[in-house]
Amino acid sequence: MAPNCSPDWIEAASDGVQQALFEVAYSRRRFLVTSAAGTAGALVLGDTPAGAGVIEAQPPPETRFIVQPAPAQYFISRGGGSMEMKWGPVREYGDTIPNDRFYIHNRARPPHIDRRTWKLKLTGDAITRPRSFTFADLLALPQVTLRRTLDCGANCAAFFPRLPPSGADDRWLPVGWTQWHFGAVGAAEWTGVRARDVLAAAGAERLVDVKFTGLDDIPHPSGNVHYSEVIPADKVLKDDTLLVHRMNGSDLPVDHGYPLRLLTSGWGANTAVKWLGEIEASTRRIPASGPQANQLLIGPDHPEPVRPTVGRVRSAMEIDEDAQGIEPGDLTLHGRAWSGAGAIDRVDISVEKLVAPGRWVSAVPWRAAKLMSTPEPLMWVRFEMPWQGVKPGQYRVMSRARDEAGNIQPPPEEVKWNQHALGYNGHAPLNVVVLPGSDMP
Ligand SMILES: Nc1nc2c(c(=O)[nH]1)N[C@H]1C(S)=C(S)[C@@H](COP(=O)(O)O)O[C@H]1N2
Ligand SMILES: [Mo]
Repeated sequence: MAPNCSPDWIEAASDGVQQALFEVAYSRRRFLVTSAAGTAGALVLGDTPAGAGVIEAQPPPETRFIVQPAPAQYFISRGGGSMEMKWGPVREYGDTIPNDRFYIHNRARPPHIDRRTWKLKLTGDAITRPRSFTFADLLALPQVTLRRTLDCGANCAAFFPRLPPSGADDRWLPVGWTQWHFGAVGAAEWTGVRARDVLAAAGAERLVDVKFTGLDDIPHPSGNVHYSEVIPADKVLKDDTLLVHRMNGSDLPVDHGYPLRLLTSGWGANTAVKWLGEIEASTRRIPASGPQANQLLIGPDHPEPVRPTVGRVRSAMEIDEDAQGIEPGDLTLHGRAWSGAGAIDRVDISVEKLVAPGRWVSAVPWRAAKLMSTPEPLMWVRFEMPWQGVKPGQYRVMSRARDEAGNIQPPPEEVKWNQHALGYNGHAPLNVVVLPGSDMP
């Protein structure tokens, strides 16, 4: 058992546990299916809330917590509610990721919400005029549109070693939950209202902490819970902390938080609470609960648990990890880089070639890539670099971004290991196979 962490709680979708719980719920329902079919001969298939007394069909495990289709061409499933975006197709997208291609991280099946009757409740001792907001009330406030990257704090979790590099004992296992590679990230144009305008309209005063609660029901042994995140007042009151209802010009899709979600510009996406139902504004500190209680950096390099907030500088290549191989010749490498601390100001790329089992030698030493636009704060930037005269072989490509605050992606061995595998941003190698051209068998 690790100190300071009772994985009673489930951060990054401990899908094993959640799926097991869900299985129980569903096997009970399947039992109902059987008995209902046996007695009345009636089988009702429907997409109704659990417990509504109507029998549901069991969805396939991949889609249990996800409503939209997630074709294998564009997504890799990392467990029940974790759908990673494939990087290969990103090459074809604009600066933003289309809504139906955006990665998804759900801990429960999204709730069914009717926007006409839905309300956002404002509660807590900092609220002097307690009230609820209808969707129309929110539309009456000033609307703000921003381009922002949304990056899961646990993105790249799979690149952490299972044990701390210091070689401690196995009490430090397991490392994180969802084994994301590079694709728990996206960028969109978000439209909504400022959180501070909503709080002001409810007469918030002497704010210290604000708790944002979603309407999803997360299975848990001691009773289902809602997802929630506590955000300190100074972050909540910022210009670019929004309650968003549009994504790339359309209503928020169900899987992305319909009808309203939080956007905490630059912070890890775990704080971007979806399906908002309640905002509790307090004049005191609110303790973390639910999944948030485990969103901490814990490990030998962290004597005290630290809450990661600002997203780390990261980058990825627009290449599928399972690509079948590319043709030799003059190539161009493409990618995107982002940071929660500001705009990107430089990206370098290095390529290594496999010359003997386990032996990589430099093929292209670290070299600056070209940034394809003027980097905007908190929005990713596209980059490219020519790679000429490429011969068949096995290569690995690495990118290393730096942001305007001077943060730079470290070599893998310098990333501080932590038990929940949060914040990995070492330059992770991406394998690329270059196949012989015409003499291919
Ligand atoms: N209510 C609720 N909000 C949530 C989550 C959740 O499970 N429930 N997951 C969080 C996490 S960990 C991430 S990475 C982002 C994912 O947002 P997306 O699915 O729109 O990409 O939503 C966050 N907001
Ligand atoms: Mo996440």
